[in-house]
Amino acid sequence: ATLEAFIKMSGSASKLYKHPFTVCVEGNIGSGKTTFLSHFKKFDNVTVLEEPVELWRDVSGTNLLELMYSDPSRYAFLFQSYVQLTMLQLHTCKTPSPYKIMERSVYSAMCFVENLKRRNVLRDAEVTILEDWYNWCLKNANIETNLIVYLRTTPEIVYDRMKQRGRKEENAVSLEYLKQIHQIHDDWLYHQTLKPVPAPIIIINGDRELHEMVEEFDKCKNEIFSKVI
Ligand code: DCP
Repeated sequence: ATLEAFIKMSGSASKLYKHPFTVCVEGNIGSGKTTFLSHFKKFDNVTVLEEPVELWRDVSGTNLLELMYSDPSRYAFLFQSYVQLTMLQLHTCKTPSPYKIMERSVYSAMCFVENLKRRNVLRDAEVTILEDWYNWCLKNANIETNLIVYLRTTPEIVYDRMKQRGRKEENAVSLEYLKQIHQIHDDWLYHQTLKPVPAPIIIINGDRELHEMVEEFDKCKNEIFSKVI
């Protein structure tokens, strides 16, 4: 698997956009980010970048996602370093279309790091290295975000969805863990007390049944496409 495989090249792209209008879709595990993104695949002027979970599951034949859950104190740092790199690659890639819609971001990757830090899973030195890299990239890499869509959910609901989905690596994920990740996302994007929010936000009720989400999606679609670039 390569990064290019995650980029939907719409036709033969004669022009690549260095500064596409960029939307990051955020929310807890199981909040419906992938489904939300899939609605945008039908538009020719949008490049949809799904989160590269498949890359994390096969790093030179190693499933880092699985190792991170089975032995976090040994592998969380390695996993989060790789997440940070793959997210940066998505942030900085040029797109064949004027709109880029991404699943997550380097910003929300740090929500997981924050949780690992609070739970003392990462050593102090590991936290420092991840935070230093993050701050360096914010200053020096070309990370442009124009809009954040936050799929706000209730932990109990995403827990049920996650169980139904049955991704084998997530067997060990508890409701307690989803509550922690929810709290950090909420402090960041809803209460806005955790750290600066990098772009305007649209908050969507992600608890609604997936078929009801079409309405929410339409609201966002209009908001996004009204931006002239
Ligand atoms: N993950 C992590 N640390 C990160 C990013 C993700 O531990 N910095 C883990 C959490 C999940 C898996 O990777 O086990 C994928 O998480 P996401 O919430 O990003 O993706 P989902 O597929 O769960 O999203 P959705 O169901 O909303 O489409």
